[in-house]
Amino acid sequence: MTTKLFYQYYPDKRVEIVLAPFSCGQPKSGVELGPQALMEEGHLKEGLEKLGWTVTVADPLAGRDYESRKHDPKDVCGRIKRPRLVSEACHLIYKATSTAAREGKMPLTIGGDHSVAIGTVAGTLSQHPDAGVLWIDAHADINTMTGSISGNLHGCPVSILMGLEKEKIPPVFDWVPHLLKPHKIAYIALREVDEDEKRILAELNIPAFSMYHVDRYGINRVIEMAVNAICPVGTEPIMMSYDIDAIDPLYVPATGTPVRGGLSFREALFIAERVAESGRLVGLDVVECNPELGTCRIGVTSTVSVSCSVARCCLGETLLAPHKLPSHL
Ligand SMILES: [Mn+2]
Repeated sequence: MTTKLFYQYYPDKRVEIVLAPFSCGQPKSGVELGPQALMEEGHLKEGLEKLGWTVTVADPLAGRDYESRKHDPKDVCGRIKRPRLVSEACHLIYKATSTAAREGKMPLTIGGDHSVAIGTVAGTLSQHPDAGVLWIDAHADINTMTGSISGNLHGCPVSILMGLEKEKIPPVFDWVPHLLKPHKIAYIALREVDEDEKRILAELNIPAFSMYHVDRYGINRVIEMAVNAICPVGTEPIMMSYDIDAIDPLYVPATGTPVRGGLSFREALFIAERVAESGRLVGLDVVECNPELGTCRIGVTSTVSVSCSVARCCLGETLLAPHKLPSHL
């Protein structure tokens, strides 16, 4: 079935899948195998082609062998683990995503852990500076260098993108343009937020919708409130960084930091469908699928399948024939 959904910023429907097989933003191994699982087991490329997209694949981390370099004891900065590797990989991903967007191809980055969003968000915003960023996640990922308890950089991408406590960010991240402003990001599905992060969200007045709000208002109103907050004009582009741990571990057990009480299967896909329907999507991440986790094989299969469904729904898969015109968001 060919979709009739219209993508304002990519009218000729070209997408570039940016592979980000990277695990150094957190301690567990296996998440670097996510992209391969989504491509081979989840047939992501074929799925998008069936929706009418011309799909190209970029592999910016090819040959870098981050896994064997992961245990370098010198790559620390205070409490922060592996800043050099994370910065290097994110810089490569930044170049890949900004190039794709500049050439009129929607960057769809598949992780890998969520630290890769330092590259994807900066890369997408470099081409679409007025884009609002929807951060779909159980966690806020806005820890600062001093606030981070674990020192794992997958919990810090938002603060690095904003340049919070700039002077404390390891100098290897000096290349990161601080294009993300607090009023241009909104969260959906939060439920495990560190105390220091709660303080930052409140102080910077960042629109943050937890699972409480999803229950209280329903997912459609939450999406509309989130998008209206970060795109007040109503026509701005939207980037979405989708951590699959936003979804309840019942459906997505193969992920590094699962938290119960997450999005239902339908709520998870509805976010993707609703943003697609706006016609304003300019970039997408689907991250944190770890095929080595999950208690059984079927858990991994489910996680891969749901991850690919999220990506397809963002790129126009619908349950019935799609609406002909973009609907206001
Ligand atoms: Mn995350």
